[in-house]
Amino acid sequence: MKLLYQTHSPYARKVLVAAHELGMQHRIEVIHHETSPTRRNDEVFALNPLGKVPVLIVDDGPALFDSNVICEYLDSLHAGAKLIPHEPAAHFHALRRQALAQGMADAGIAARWEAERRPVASRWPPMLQGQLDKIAAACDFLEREIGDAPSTATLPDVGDIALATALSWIAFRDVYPFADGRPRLSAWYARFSQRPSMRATTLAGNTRD
Ligand SMILES: N[C@@H](CCC(=O)N[C@@H](CS)C(=O)NCC(=O)O)C(=O)O
Repeated sequence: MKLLYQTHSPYARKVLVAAHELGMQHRIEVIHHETSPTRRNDEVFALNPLGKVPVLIVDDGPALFDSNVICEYLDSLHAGAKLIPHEPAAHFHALRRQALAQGMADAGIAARWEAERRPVASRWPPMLQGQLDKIAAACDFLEREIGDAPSTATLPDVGDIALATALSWIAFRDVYPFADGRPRLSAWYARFSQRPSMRATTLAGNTRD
């Protein structure tokens, strides 16, 4: 399988962390691509009409996007413990946390457009604040409900992976100080970040718009 990847994408990293956690990283060739809505990447568009990474090129079917779909696909390839558990309570806990984490990453990227990426004359401070408010509210919500991060001997679920990779990107881009005043969330993140899957996939690089 081939993974169209970007070293500074929270969503692409989420897929690669999932692959590491499942022990599938050696079955995936990582191919680096730069993507931005302002710089068309024809090779990515040829596989994903949204022009976004991650995209997974599989051996026996159409290319898959986005990160949620790719994680579910990887999870279908093995018979062991699942990233998306079957048991209903655990299943919806994982998917709900994934939805929250995806929304945090989406809001972070939208905030970064307003803070850095748009030409200065086109930036709109109320939009920046609105996106930061979403991240803050999500972090407060997590501070209330989060427990201990799973031990390295336990497979994390897809929600945990999505959350850790979203938070790592928010920290990497200095979008929002999520750890300040949130001891439970910051302890969770610090522990999760020690996993070999996270250490093997650190974020790097800059977006070119
Ligand atoms: N919901 C998608 C989001 C993917 C996404 O936004 N990827 C970014 C990289 S961080 C991208 O390729 N952006 C290019 C663009 O917006 O045109 C997923 O979970 O995979």
